[in-house]
Amino acid sequence: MTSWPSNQPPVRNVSDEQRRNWKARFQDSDRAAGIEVTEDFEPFNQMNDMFTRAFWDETVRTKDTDAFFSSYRMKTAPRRGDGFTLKDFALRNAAWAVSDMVSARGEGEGKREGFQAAIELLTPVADEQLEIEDSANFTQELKEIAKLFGADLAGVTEHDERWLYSARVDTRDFSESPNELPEDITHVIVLGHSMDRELVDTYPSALAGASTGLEYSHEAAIVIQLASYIRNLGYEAVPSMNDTGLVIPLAVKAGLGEYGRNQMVITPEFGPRLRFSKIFTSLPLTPDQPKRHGVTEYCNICTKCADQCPPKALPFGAPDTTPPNQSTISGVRKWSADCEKCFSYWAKLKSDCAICMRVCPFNRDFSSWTARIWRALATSRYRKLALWWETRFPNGVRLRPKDWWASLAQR
Ligand code: B12
Ligand code: SF4
Ligand code: SF4
Repeated sequence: MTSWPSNQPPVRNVSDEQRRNWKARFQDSDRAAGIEVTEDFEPFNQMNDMFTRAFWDETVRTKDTDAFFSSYRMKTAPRRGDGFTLKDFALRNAAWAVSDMVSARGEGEGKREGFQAAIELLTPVADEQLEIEDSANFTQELKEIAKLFGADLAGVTEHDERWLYSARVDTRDFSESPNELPEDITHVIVLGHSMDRELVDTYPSALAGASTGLEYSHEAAIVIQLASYIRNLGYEAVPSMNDTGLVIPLAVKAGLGEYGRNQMVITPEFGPRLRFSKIFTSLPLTPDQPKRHGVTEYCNICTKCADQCPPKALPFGAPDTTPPNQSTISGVRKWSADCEKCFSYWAKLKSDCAICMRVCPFNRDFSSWTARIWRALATSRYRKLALWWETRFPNGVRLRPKDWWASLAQR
């Protein structure tokens, strides 16, 4: 087994000057977004996320975690249970195939692009630079271009190095590697990619994992295309999926939604049922403002995700600053999951879980008027009525995978 030296994360001391600089730059926008960062704050080292620890940390790595990873490429793990048959695993793995091709390109250099390294583009930054006279107009136009390429949501925020990983991972030996970005980055474009509702309804199952794989494959294409467009305009653009930094605080700052107890950004359009990607750029864009819709207040009175999480990985109490373990960032007041419990459940399933996304009452189809009424109540002072409604008529009831397969014949 590959072991990272001493299996301890390096201590990264943020200087007092750096803390003062962050406070001066971000204090007001943090407050508007409901973000509270304390004196203990340290940027997170990607070596410590659960996926990465499952390779170097003997306290996490097991036969089940190894079998979980190999089930995506080499060995599926079919069994008799509904949702875990050969067809279910085959559909999940096929949905991931485009994303897999992108992430496999840099494997020889230890760069699992899109996950443990940013995506490298063939397009150079053009010599000729577009003159941008009206930044607000240009930003609006760029968001429409993002949608043309297939994004469902687009927002812009200032570049904020607090959320960059303090180090990334060299996947050849799972050692620490510098996490580098070009120096002239000023903004981050955050893109949202909604997930197929019926597939999500089948969580937990290998079939449901196709909803996740599909969006990674879509987002790989979308960030590559949008970043190429920007580079052709003569500006820097680094396409990024899960790599390089934390997307949740960026999505909140970019006004796309609010952070929930289930550890996800809950958007007005899709609730938590979406994924995010990002592009780091030097374009002179106009940032969006964070928006408070009333989700935090609803999460304060609801614990449905925590109740229904099989390994009880989600918190029941108020947001705090105590990390459950080394896979949690320090110095941020927030709801934090015990990700060791979460990931060990995935390893047992040999597939990912998102029950906490499925059961969240904000995971509704908002094209229906009843869903819109529920949302209006939930985000108002009548939230207790919405909670009563949700208890009486629960949303996000599991769809049996075999019923999903049977429904194909009726489409
Ligand atoms: C590693 C990872 C995981 C790990 C757990 C995280 C960990 N601690 O290791 C595992 C494998 C368990 C996991 C599970 C899931 N994940 Co995940 N995960 C990530 C990933 C790749 C990195 C996050 C990370 O480094 N966390 C380590 C530290 C920072 O974790 P933490 O302190 O607990 O902080 C978490 C939150 O509190 C929040 N956060 C961090 N800093 C701050 C600061 C502020 C101010 C706030 C408000 C929040 C916040 O983000 C962190 C997310 O893990 C992100 C993509 C990305 N680059 O951001 C996706 C991501 C967060 N995951 C996502 C999803 C959807 C899931 C799952 C539902 C699985 C699935 N099938 O889709 C489950 C949900 C589990 C849960 N309820 O917690 C989505 C969330 C989308 C959304 N709507 O918000 C992301 C953004 C991926 C994506 N492409 O969209 N995940
Ligand atoms: S299930 Fe309830 S507590 Fe959990 S994120 Fe959704 S609204 Fe918030
Ligand atoms: S993904 Fe599953 S195991 Fe992890 S926190 Fe959500 S419900 Fe719990």
